Amino acid sequence: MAETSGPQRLTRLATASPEAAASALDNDSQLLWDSGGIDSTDSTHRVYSGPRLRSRQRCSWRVRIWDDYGTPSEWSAPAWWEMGLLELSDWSAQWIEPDAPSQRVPYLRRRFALRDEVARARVYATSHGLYQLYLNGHRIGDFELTPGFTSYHKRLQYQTYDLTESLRIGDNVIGALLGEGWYAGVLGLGDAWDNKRYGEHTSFFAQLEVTYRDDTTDTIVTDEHWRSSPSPILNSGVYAGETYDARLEQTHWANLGGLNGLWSRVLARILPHDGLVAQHGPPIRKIQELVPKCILRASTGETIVDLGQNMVGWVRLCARGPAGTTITLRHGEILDAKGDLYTENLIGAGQTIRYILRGTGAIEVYEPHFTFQGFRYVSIHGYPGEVTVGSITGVVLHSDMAQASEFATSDDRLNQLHHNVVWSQKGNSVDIPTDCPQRLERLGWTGDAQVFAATAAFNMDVALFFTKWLKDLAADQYPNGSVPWVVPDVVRTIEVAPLPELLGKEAAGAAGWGDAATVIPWELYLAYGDTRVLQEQYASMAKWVDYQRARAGDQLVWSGDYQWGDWLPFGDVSTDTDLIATAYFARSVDLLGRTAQALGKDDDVLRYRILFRDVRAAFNRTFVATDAKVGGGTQTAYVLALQFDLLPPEQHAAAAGLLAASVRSTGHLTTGFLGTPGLLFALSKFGYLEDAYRLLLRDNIPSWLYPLTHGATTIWENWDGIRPDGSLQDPSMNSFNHYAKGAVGEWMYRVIAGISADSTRPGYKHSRISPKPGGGLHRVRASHSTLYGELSTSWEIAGSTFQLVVSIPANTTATVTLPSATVQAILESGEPLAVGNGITSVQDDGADVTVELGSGSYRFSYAMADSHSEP
Ligand code: RAM
Repeated sequence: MAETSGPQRLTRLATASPEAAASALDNDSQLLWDSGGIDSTDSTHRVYSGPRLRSRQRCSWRVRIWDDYGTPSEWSAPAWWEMGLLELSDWSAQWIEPDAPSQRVPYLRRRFALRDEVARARVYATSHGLYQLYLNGHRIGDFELTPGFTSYHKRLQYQTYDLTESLRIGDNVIGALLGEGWYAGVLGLGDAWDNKRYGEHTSFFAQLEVTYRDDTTDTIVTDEHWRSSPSPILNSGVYAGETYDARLEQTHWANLGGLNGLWSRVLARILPHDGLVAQHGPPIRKIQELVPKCILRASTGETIVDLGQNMVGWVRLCARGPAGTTITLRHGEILDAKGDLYTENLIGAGQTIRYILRGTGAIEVYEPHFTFQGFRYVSIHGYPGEVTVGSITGVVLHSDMAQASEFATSDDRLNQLHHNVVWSQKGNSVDIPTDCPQRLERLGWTGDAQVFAATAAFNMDVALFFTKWLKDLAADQYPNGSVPWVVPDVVRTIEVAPLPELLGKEAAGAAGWGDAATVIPWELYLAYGDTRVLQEQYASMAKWVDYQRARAGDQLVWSGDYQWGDWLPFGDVSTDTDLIATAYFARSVDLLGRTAQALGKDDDVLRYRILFRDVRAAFNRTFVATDAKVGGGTQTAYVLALQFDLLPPEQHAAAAGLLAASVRSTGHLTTGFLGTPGLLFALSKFGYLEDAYRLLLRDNIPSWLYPLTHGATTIWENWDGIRPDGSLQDPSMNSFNHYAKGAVGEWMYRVIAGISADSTRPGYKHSRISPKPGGGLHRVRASHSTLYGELSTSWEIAGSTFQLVVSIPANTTATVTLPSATVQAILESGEPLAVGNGITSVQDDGADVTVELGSGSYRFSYAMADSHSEP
């Protein structure tokens, strides 16, 4: 049953090669740092605090724990990390670009000789644009779309590759392909889209450092010794797709051997290096592959491959045919009424791949390099011979984050909804959190990320992904504290905001969007318990609140500015944007106050508590009537007021009642981006659990399940992306892969499966387990990988018997709330429920029973009392 664990005690660090690590760690004289035994149950986020580490230093470490009985564990297997280049003076590389301008993506190469056997070799590389690295004819590493997408002028990530095993004595060739990417290609939003947003030219930057067995070194850097030649990639753009003429391939371009192309000099420039940062986020990788589900014929005669899943990445094409044959692949998310590929909603993003065959008689295999597509269907034109299932493979790309949860219920539709939420997260996590992955947009919309962050942190390990993006958010934040609509700020919110007359001089921050600055650090803290993200973002969080405070003026009511508001609600329901802005102002102040508390900034705690109280009062004064009607009485107005705890307690029941009345009278939700995440919480928390389930399980328009009736495999931007009569929403904004409304995932984990973090002991050091059965579900199972291990719940209802199995990770505790229970009726693992065996307290509040317990597995079963009495 209950098994608990005790203090973590000892961490040892040593510099050593991996092989030597274990013995070095045993040798006290080689130790960098020994934490000594630490008498604490905090076994996560122990920060290294030994001597300052140097560039390139490789550190091995291991850890052991002592349990409650003082018994030590074995040492963990040694693990390691390596330091990047910490000093500006570490860099001697120059930026290189092809001398002769060509429309084509360049090959870049440098031949060099090594004089001895290599003991250690690293290459540090980055680019303006996107690069792929090659050595002696082979691609290096498995990262895609490097160096990723950051606010390039302020922060440019470099990647580190270990080449120790790949180099040889004597001659070697290092090479790179260099595409436009986000840096120099077409990028932006509607009228504000831009070419060459970050710079006119692509360029490449790399430093190969070789240490020989005798400890001498050589450094090969990008400089004037490199050569360039046009590659077979005739063009490649993030949105546009790629054209590749395989006849132009040069076999030995990145290898020894004869060169047949025209190779010219490169321009080498010395630029400041101060924005260079080591790769921070998880790298983009090829994560999985999809085999076509079926092959269809369009009314136009074109062949269309259906991959069965709206996905993001690219296809691998296999073909054999005569030299010069052009195969054209167009990518789209849906088929139109005639069964043809629908591309209008791409609003000009080409998403087209053209491959021109080499024609040597062998099967040719091709994957694009510097683009990605959002698609389920691929229309194929010009394919020599018959298209078969083997002709096309879907290659799914995204930032490589571990899947962190499982969720399954007795209702397959909910399982599909969960699947769709996860797939929209995959598709919108190509290095930055995007709104959509397919049309001429694909931007880091702050509001979308803000509403989805909690769900995202259940689905996947998003710690690094969001930490990296928050650094760009802070970097692009304006001096007045406002946060751009999109991060990186490629639309230059303040300068080119499309509606200057509405925007006013400085009103670039939109409520619910800019609040990404406060909400996302907080969600990360809840999920992982790491205070460092709060420390690092604190200034940015406070600046955003200062901005809100300034816009709200003495009345503390943020009014009049341009806002996106409750974006894309259902029908013509619209919620007062001043109300929304003031509610979010309060929310951010509240979170900032809690953050100050977590960081021990006592003065700020007081300051922000007072401000929260005052903004709340202003909100009530301005927007809440004595009968608890909030604003114009839209669902979103009630949701924000209840979710952000803005109403006096005595009005909770009345406001929730009015919300439930709206849901019942319309029969459906009306919420947009900002109201949707909290809608079911506001209902279930205040006594309307069955109303919440009805909304969730409804599959008429509008609802979360309605898109399933049209075969959706991802979340739609619009509730009515495809209408019941088959007509489509306005193509200028009709993404079928948009995670914002998938924010309902949080409710599914927290209320259906019942798994919540606890902000007073975050990171699941303590969990709150409180499943709320309903909606006719009779079986639910979910698990979540926390930093302490797997946390899981699984419940079943048979007749009136409810059974809940929970598993709580070692070194953590939980409060489990058993719904509609009485203590006498409950068995735990077949025995009457009582304190002992890991259970530290049992309380009956007359409706539910609350149990405090330690780690381990528990099985509760009982006959449910008649409950679910809806007000
Ligand atoms: C569109 C998208 C995006 C949203 C903005 C305001 O570009 O719907 O998701 O955040 O508008």
